[in-house]
Amino acid sequence: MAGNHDYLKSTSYYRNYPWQGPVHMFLSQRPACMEFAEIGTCVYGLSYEQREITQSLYDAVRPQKRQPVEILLVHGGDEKHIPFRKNELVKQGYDYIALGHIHLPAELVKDQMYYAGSLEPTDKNDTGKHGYIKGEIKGGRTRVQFVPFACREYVHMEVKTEKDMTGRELKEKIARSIQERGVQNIYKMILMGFRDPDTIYDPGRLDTYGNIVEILDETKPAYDYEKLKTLNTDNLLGQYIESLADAKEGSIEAIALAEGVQAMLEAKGSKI
Ligand SMILES: [Mn+2]
Repeated sequence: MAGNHDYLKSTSYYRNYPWQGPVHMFLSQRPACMEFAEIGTCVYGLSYEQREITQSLYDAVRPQKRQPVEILLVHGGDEKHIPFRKNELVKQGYDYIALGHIHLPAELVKDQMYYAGSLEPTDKNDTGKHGYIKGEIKGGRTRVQFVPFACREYVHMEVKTEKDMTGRELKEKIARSIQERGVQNIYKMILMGFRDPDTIYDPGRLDTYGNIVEILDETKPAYDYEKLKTLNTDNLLGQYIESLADAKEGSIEAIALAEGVQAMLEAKGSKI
């Protein structure tokens, strides 16, 4: 069936293509039933003939008990793409409801209703496993499982830095983490933790395997507060450090100390 992106325009190649073998095409937006007596199965579905459909077209479809197994194919689910209520659909008595539209796999009702998701991730935020749903319908009972299938996965990975970690050491740590998680995957790295205030990590030099699409540097400079305080006893910076001197690591006060000191130093335009 055609979905909202590849909907059946008048010029759609789907209309004239000689579909063959096990492939059959729903060529209308009117719900239809395809009967496969040789496998005792009916499949219900429809194709989009426009980009958006706001009517709940699946509400009007009912399994007609023509064959022992009856399956509904659904595309959409949001308000502009054939909205439905899963509890209503599942009550209608199909043996299985197969959903498409979103790219991530999702279970709506166990063994009854699933978004299979795309076989491969399609953009960098499609993290997590991708694959297909394999099901068996036997004696009126449906059992399904998700089968991971994608060659690659998009991974968002946090990497913890230490205050004395050099760029080279960070590069090695990232390379090791990628080896463990799989070099075939594609990464967004989020750098967390502390760094030397004089160190700036160069994202261009951290991509050992060429599979990092984004590096987010959220590291915080590890200031030597004692030294800063001594050098700034007569001004606001020194007083600020003094007032938060007892901040416990990880506390709001500690965050205020680090952010405040950073802001003041940047405003002064000075290095430590
Ligand atoms: Mn879609």
